[in-house]
Amino acid sequence: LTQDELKKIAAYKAVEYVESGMVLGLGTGSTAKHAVDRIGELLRQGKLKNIIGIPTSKKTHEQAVSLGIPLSDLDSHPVLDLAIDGADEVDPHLNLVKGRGGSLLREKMVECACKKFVVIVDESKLVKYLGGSGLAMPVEIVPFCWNFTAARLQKLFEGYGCVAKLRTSGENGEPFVTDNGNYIVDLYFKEDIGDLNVASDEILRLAGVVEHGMFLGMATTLIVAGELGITIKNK
Ligand code: DER
Repeated sequence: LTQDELKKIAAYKAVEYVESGMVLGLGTGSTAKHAVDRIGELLRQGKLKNIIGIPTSKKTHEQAVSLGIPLSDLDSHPVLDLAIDGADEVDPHLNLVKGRGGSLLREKMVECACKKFVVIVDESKLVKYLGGSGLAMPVEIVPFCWNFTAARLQKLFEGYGCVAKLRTSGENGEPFVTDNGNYIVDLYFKEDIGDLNVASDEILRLAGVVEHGMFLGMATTLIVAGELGITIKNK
């Protein structure tokens, strides 16, 4: 099975948790895309009714509009029944790294407002500890004096061999700009950063930081699709 086929399997399994009448957080990324497609299909077939979607990015908003999924926002629906979204990394405690697609702020706002948050991944996303994949730990920051903020983030974790890089987009190396008009600094660690809650607090305390991509203690269910089948883990 390809990685995308595994993502689709996990996504379709998660949509089995969706009931008519629900207000749903619609995730962002290549795995969540399959879940949103499936929700649109079930609505079209009349197997799901009266669904309201709260998108976690402009990209998901556009996908949902194209599928005819009725949409709203957190102002109108401050409490959601269920969110389905992917992750970049999942540790054994269901802590996540998200945001490599750049949507972490709206994802975290929506997913914090949900009674249930189902995370869908292929098995390649499982890690022993967050940051362990050696890939980016995203932090959304304001554009004002971004270099100052990036340097402070790097210094915060210098003991873990941290390197902070401004995320760029396109070939001309322009800064990547999020849906919210902010920048993203990607942190790369060489070692386990230890207590994630301490790390989270220290990052958020820096004026200039908007939000980070660690989703701690938020997921209620994890659906992993692997070569040997699907495993489901509840918090
Ligand atoms: O960027 C994001 O937050 C995405 O949800 C990411 O965590 C998972 O993206 P993927 O499903 O394309 O791997």
